Amino acid sequence: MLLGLFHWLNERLFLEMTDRSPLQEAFEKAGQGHVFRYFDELEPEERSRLIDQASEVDLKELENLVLEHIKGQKKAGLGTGNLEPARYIASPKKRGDTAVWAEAEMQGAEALRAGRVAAFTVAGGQGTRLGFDGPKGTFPITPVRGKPLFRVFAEKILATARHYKVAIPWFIMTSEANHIQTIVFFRENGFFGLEENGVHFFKQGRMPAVDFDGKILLETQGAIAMSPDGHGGSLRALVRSGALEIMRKAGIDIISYFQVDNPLLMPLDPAFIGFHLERESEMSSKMVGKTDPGEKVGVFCLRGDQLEVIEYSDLPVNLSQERESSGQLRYLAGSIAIHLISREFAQRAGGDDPSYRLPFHRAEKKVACVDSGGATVNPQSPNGVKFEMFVFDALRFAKNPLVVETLREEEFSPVKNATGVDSAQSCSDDMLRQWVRWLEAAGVDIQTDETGLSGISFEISPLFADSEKAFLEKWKSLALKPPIVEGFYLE
Ligand code: UD2
Repeated sequence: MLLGLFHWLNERLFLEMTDRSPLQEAFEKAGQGHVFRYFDELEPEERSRLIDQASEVDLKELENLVLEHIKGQKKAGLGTGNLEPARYIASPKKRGDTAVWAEAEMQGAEALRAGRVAAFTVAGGQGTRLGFDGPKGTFPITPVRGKPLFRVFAEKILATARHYKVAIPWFIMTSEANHIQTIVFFRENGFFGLEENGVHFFKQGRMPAVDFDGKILLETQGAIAMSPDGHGGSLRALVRSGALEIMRKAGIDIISYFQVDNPLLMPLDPAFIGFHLERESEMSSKMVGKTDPGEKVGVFCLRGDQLEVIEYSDLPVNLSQERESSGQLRYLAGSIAIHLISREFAQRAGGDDPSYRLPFHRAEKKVACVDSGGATVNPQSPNGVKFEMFVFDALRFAKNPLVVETLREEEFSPVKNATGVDSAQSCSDDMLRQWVRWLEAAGVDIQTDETGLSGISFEISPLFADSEKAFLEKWKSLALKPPIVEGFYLE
């Protein structure tokens, strides 16, 4: 037995040594040989983990990124010259044409009924700002039941599937750090009533962090500091994981993309889908009017004929502050990271064709790393650069990209921060405000403050209704008259 173990270990070590050499050579040639500085002192499992990580690194890609972003200080965007505000289809609740919206809704409903649409959530982010230890989707958010974000989306998807009497698969992109925990969470919760084989998890790619000289940072002596490659990595991951192939076989040609942090949204909006189809768009996006010039959302802009999102940190202050004569912000169309992506377009934009490659953006971060003595330290100020792709950069490759307006109070209340703006509290309050509006539309009188927030907490499950229209229909048909008291829950 012991002899067997000895042989196995020897064989493994031999394999690792022979595996390591070409890899190590490649790293040395690329000026990144220090990654293996402690290799000989590592335990066998640490060695194989380092080898696995190192094999994930595309050294050529990294070299180019270092040349562009570290040595050349190049930004990923195309600059901010020649920009104009983007055009968009106005909401029927603003100045949009209700007949046009009704037509779009019918067309989208038909596509949903035909099973052409899949839901897709990007949930690979690290959620550092929220300070929550666990996948963000597991964060409890609703005011009474404390349902986690994932449950809210699951129930909305289930409600739509029941409404259209169709299976709606849900694809969830995780990252190395939260993949297992996410799957375990779904298992423990019985997939929130969804068919287990209709929920597909896949991991996004990773990128190494580098220091300000472009050298790969080691997180420990035996591990590279790797981090998710940004939500733009979702396109590559959709292709590489086989998710697009599953969709193709299931007859799905529209991917409804949304972020894990915004439970107010409609994951599958028929009118939005209808516009996307009608205009033969390859990538469509929702926008809300920005509240103030400094709001932290990207802005839809036109550069010539090309639609782009300029991230808030890149939009020059003078442009962000420009106003129309009416006083409205000129660069108004804030991106809320809701998109419809045609499956064929995702295949192209996430494939190997270099003409569709998304740019990487650099972000300076505090990266825990080993110091010259080999001990891991947590820096007090940014010491490295992480590289991320942004999904909205794919707009520049898409045919007929489209922007559709939605209302903030109906679809945008992200959970980003532990307190204050865009926090769990503000999001839960916005859910309550929405349900207050639905009840008021049904003729129920509810005491609220001047912001429309009720003094009591109650909750309406998406399984009862997932929109005002659905709510009114059901409320009236059931002739409900329950007392709306603290803790009231309707499902
Ligand atoms: C994003 C947008 C911003 C606006 C805002 C709306 C960017 C750069 N900015 O800001 O313009 O639309 O959202 O709320 O996108 N994620 C991954 N993998 C990653 C990184 C992120 O899955 O590697 C997911 C993450 O789990 C979350 C979403 O992408 O669902 C947003 O990520 P974020 O919190 O980094 O985006 P934020 O708030 O800077």
